[in-house]
Amino acid sequence: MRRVSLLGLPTDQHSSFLRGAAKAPPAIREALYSSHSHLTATNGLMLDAESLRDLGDAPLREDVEDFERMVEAAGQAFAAGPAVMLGGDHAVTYPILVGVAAAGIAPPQIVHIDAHSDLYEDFEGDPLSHASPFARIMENGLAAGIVQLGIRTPNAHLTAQAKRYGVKVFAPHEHEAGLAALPTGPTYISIDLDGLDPAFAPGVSHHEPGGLTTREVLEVIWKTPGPVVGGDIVELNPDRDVNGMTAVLAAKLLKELVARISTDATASWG
Ligand SMILES: [Mn+2]
Repeated sequence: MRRVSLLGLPTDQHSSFLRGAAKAPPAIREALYSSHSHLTATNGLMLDAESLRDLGDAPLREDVEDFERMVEAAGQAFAAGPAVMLGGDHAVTYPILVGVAAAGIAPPQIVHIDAHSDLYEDFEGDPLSHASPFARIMENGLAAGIVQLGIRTPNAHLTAQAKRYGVKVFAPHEHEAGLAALPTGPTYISIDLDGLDPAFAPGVSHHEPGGLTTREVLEVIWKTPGPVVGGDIVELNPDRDVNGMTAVLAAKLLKELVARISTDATASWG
């Protein structure tokens, strides 16, 4: 059994519209460990001390030094093996991938679920914006490629950025083609909860109707060829949630993602 590390990154200082995502890690843990359900994933793997190592939250302060704090914490987690990170907003994915590289891991493929392609050169003057992480990742050579699923807010700049970086972008109505384009080789799965339809995930800052279903996202977790070596679940905003249902969704996706990664790592990393 290969253990997967879990690390919270409670930050939303680079959010462009609403704050709140920094409150997500404790809300997701509370939903995960709630007695409303159990800790066994759909493949039979149970999240326990043998399969999951919870590192708690990185000590972030919402200042400029948080970037290096996240690089260091993510790097330490990945140096020990596969890991899943809890945002925070989507700005965390860039420092996480810097940490992956610092841990000596070759640039992975990225499967990115989101309503937004997050490829802005900068957003409102902030190159570290939660709308820009995948531009930073590609220009710094931190990923071997990106396949984006659920994308439904294209504009001329984002379309040009996707072309510039060779990012494969699929809208919800193109989801079958997206599944067929999933990469092979070591893969990092980044899940922005607003990639799902707001009907499934109301507790996000940016409601964008017309999104993916829970089952479509679970299918991505299990059908990505892999091996899946890590991932993140970001953009839960507990202030916008309805009866904690988006926190429960995040906990469900976390459970399945950890099970997928642990299973792959047990098979391929020894
Ligand atoms: Mn998004």
